[in-house]
Amino acid sequence: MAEAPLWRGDGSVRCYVGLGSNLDDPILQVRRGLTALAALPDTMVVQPSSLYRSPPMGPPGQPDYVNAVCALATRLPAPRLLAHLQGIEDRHGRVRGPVRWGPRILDLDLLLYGDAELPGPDLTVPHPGLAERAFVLYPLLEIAPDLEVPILGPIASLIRNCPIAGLEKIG
Ligand code: A4P
Ligand code: MG
Repeated sequence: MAEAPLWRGDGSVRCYVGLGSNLDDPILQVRRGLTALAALPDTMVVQPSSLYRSPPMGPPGQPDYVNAVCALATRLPAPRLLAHLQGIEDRHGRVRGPVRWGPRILDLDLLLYGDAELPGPDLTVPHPGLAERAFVLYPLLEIAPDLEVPILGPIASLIRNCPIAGLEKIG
C-alpha cells in the first residue's frame, strides 16, 4: 500500500511503534493503544498493521498476546516520543511487575526511529530483539515491505531467518 504523503520535507521522522497486550481484552487494548498514538502531539499515524495473535515469549502460563505495529510520522525527538509512549502505557493501567516479560495490559515499544542507531539503555533503537520476534517482523513486513532496518538490513532478509512460530493474523 502506498504511504500517505504526510509532511513531506518538513523534518518529520518516520518511526515504528510495536504494541502488545495479553491482559484485559487484548484486542481492545491494542485498538485503544492505536487510538492513543493518533492523538500524540506533532505526530500522525501513517499506517497501522493488522492485529496478530502469538504465543507468549517469556514465562509460560500467561495468556497469548495480541500484537500490532504502527508507522508514525513525528516531529517529536525520540526521548520525548518514548516518554509519551510510557505515558500511554500508564494511562492504560500498565503495572510494571518484577517478572521479566510477564503479562501486561499494554506495552508500547519504539522499534525504529528513522535511521537512528541509539545505544540506550533508556532508549535502544533499533529495539533489541526485533530481529528474533515474529510478532514484530511480520506486522512490519505487512506495512513496510521495503523497509531497511538500520544495522540489521532489509526486512525481507530478517523474515527469512525468523520462523512464524504460531503467529496468526486476526484482522
Ligand atoms: N527501553 C529501551 N529501549 C526501548 C525502546 N526502544 N522502546 C527501556 C521502549 N522501551 C525501551 O521497558 C523497560 C525499559 O526499556 C524502559 O525503562 C525503557 O526506558 P518496559 O516497557 O518498562 O518493560 P518491558 O516491556 O517488560 O521490558 P522489555 O524487556 O523491553 O520487554 P519487551 O521487549 O517489551 O517484551 N510475547 C509476545 N508474543 N508478544 C509480546 O508483545 N512482549 C514482551 C515484552 C514479552 N513477551 C511477548 C511480548
Ligand atoms: Mg516494553
